[in-house]
Amino acid sequence: LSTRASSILNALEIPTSEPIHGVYDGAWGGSGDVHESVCPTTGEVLARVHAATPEELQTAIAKSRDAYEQFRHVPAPRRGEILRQIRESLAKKRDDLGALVSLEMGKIRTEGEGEVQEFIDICDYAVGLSRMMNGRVVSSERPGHTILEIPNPLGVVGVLSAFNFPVAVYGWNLALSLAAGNATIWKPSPSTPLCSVAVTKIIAKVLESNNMPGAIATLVTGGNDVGEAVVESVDVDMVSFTGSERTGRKVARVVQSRFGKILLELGGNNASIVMPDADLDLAVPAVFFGAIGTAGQRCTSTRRLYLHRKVAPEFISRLKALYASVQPGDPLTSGTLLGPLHNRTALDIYADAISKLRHADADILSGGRRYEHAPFDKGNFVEPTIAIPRSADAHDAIWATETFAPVLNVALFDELEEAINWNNAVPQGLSSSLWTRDIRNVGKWIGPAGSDTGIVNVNVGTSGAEIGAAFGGNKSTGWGRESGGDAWKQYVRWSACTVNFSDAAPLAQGVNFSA
Ligand code: UN1
Repeated sequence: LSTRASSILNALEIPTSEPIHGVYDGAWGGSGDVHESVCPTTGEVLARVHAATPEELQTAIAKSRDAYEQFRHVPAPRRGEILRQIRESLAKKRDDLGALVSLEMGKIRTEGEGEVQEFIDICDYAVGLSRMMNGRVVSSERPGHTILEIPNPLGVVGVLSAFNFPVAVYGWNLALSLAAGNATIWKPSPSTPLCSVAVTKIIAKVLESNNMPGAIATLVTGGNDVGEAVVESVDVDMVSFTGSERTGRKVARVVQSRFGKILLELGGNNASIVMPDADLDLAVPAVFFGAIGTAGQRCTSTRRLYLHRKVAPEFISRLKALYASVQPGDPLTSGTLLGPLHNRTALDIYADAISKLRHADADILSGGRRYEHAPFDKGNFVEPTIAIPRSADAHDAIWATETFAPVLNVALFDELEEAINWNNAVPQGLSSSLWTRDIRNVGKWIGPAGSDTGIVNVNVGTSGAEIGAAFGGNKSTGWGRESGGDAWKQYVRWSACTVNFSDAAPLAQGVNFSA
């Protein structure tokens, strides 16, 4: 192991000698399949992590269930106190954990740290929430009656997360779920097991020092078989899944067929629309970050750019200049803006998108190739790409497909309505942004005939949302909402309780049923 990798792992108390256990349910274990964690920058195998065997998995699910049954009796503010301690422990390890995200996932250091910051922020949010997860009192139509809407803990929440946010997305789920009095069982991406082990170590210590069952935050690393078992289990009350539309469709069917709850965060195919009155000093860098940040591997990455014909030449020349200034580099080195793609599959996705663009005779303004010279040949580095496809038809596969790589397609428009139609014409509906100073455009954009995405921004790029608002998308993005807003309401079981304090028992709607 390189000294750099071992020093990051050491700081997070991850053993650098084998075996590394990828299962935690109050105790560490895992004697199933081995999953390699490969550094996307150097190709170095960072570790081999042992997943759960089918039996270990069933034990972990059962222990999560038991943990929930204990934990639901702990008062919510006391649960908040545990979250506060988790928050403090995460904050102490913010830089080390951020470095591990960069090492294992490949995003640059400030983005790796930013992801840990999201986890810290959502813990703060959930600490507050733990004293505010309130129900309601509803007026009854009957005298001497009161209706209460009561949120109770839900059960076990299965969290299936993706490689691109190996820490934050779990954090959003864990924080709300724990505040709500649930146990979680986390199945991370098989290619980022070390991030999940490091995070779980931090949380486990806090739970154990509070004499709480560790299985409140169970971890089961592994491949599809592990994910499928979690999704199929009737002991898992809600499944929160982040990933592709294809897998999401399968997960949703299975969970629906057993009448479980489902929360989906699937593909994004996010557009920025630039009006002639836009402030390009703001818009150009924002599109640059949206398209290239995390090497185009955020669900919220900017993939489509719709430019008003009047600003297009200037916008494109300024954006091309920024692209030309970008050098790929080690994501851990400060100043690097472009790290590698996460894995070989991502390289194939990129290559496929470029070949489709060439095939369709698109104008490739920038990029389009892999970096194949040393030292980049060892990692998954690609040139960020800007293309103008011949057709602007949003139904065309080039526009309608989410390509998880830094490929930005551009089209020109004359009227805002046309651009809004294109924005809405794709299957996905996660994030979108409009650049304008004209309040009339803003009104159209955020109104009934405006953008149909879950995140609708004005003079703010498509990616980089704060945790305070609900995060999620519509249509094939799956309609799920995580993090802020009212997202917590999904992590509880609601009951409407009508209580009769009177000496009579009248029926609702004045129904008379006396014998
Ligand atoms: C994701 O890409 O799955 O808004 C999550 C953002 C981040 C979260 C992205 N706060 O880009």
